[in-house]
Amino acid sequence: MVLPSKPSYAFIQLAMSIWEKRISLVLVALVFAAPSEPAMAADQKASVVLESLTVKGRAPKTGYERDALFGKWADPDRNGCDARNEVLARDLKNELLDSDRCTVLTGEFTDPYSGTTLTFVRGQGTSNLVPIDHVVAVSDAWQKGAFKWDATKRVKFYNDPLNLQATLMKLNSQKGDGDAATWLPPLKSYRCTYVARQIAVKAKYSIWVTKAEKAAMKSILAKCPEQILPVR
Ligand SMILES: [Ca+2]
Repeated sequence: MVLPSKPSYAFIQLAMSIWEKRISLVLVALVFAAPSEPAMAADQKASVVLESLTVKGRAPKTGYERDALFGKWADPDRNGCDARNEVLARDLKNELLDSDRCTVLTGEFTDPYSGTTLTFVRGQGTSNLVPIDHVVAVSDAWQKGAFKWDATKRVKFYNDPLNLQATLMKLNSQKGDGDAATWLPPLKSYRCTYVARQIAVKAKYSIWVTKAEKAAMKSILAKCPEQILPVR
């Protein structure tokens, strides 16, 4: 009869303890990985995520006061720059920053909604020529779920670069609080990107879509079935 030798017994013990360690690491990882909001996985198809959004009619606009509820441009990520200047720096080229390394003074801008180009110059009567569009309009979000949010979530949404795009004053006014069923960028080649961004924002913040809006999004995405969601 052959008895297990001491080394092989020690090996079993070692193997067991490795497995125990692995299991406990997995358990710890599971506990700490629980996200506080839906994680934005990379390379998700817009058409697939669209199917995950709740479809519902608009809630009444009752109680909506944009400035009082959502505030002005803020810096929720606390990097020292308000969201407007961060997005200007992202969307303009050859931008010149003030000595605070944040405020955009000038820059070259190509509006993605229309293809129009202009030189941005910060100042009275010129800054407002390049407003920052909330791709999912603030009032649209309000009527599709944001009326239930607390102040922290409202400020985060209002200042989230994922939902922000520099554009032209004229187009920003035309859009108003339109969703994809009522307003789309005039430059047709940009519509897939635009709709994908709206879907990304709606998924991230659990904002619902109306039936007509979903149908409009689907018809845009039919022309670009491989369109991927932006993640920031
Ligand atoms: Ca910031």
